Amino acid sequence: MSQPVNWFPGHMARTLRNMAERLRQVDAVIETCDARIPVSSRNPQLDQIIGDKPRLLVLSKEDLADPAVTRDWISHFRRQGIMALACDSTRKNGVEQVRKACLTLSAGRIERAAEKGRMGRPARAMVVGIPNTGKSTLINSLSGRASARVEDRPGVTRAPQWVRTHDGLELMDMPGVLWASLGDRTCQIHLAATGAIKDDILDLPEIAIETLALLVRLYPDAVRARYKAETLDLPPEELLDTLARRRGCILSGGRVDRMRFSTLLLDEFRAGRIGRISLEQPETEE
Ligand SMILES: Nc1nc2c(ncn2[C@@H]2O[C@H](COP(=O)(O)OP(=O)(O)OP(=O)(O)O)[C@@H](O)[C@H]2O)c(=O)[nH]1
Ligand SMILES: [Mg+2]
Repeated sequence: MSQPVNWFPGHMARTLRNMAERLRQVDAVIETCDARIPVSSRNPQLDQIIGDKPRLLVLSKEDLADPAVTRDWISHFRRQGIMALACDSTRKNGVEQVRKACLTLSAGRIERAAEKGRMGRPARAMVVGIPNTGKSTLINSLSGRASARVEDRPGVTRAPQWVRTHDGLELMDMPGVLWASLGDRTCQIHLAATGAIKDDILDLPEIAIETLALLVRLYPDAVRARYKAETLDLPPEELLDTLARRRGCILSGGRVDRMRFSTLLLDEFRAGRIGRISLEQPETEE
């Protein structure tokens, strides 16, 4: 992927301004990141905006990530003094802990409000993060209703929306926000592979080739098993074409249908069909 130029959509810039303005209204911030890429999926601009507002970092989609690596990440963040939890909002695993953490983080401001005579007001949290990291799904899971729109593509939530839960939480769903430069090449590939960047701003076969190279390096057995690969010891492009042929992704005339297999590979990775895979591990980041 060449560096995307002028791709940064207007609603993201608007959301950043909105976040800063609305932060006063909330007691705490829930930041979602993708458990498979907890470094690349954190927008570096958020630190400045959130400042010292109490924050919970949620490693979402933990069902798709390698459980041992996720445990390492949680310890890593806690060592840094960051309150972090992993959760799978689609199956409600870890969601109750998120609720409790949110109440704990909000307690100070709620007590101060009570001292001023505002008794029993709900805890308010703003849910922020990059696109497609499950903010709206987490909110629906906490509220027990499909209040916020959810889809398997980035950029679904377009405007801030308050959602109330029946047990004393008010959550503000925010649109996902990326940052204009999208980090280095590795970061871009990680974002693309997990579906945080729209597929139409990328060269899909390039992303698939680089994702495959990552998978082969980190989880060779899973790739071998899923794609019945005899050998993985080929240059990445050649390996992609070989696996594509094995899957029958062939055009008339016998050429490999690289686009079809690239889409298939990325879909399968994103759906967890290759296995529970973490592309980033704390040791390699430190
Ligand atoms: N496997 C799995 N899928 C999840 C989880 N949370 C969300 N998803 C899926 O991820 C996709 C995106 O979820 P959303 O809740 O729309 O993500 P979002 O962060 O609100 O996205 P934007 O509004 O675009 O910023 C949907 O297909 C969800 O079903 C999870 O914990 N595990
Ligand atoms: Mg959303």
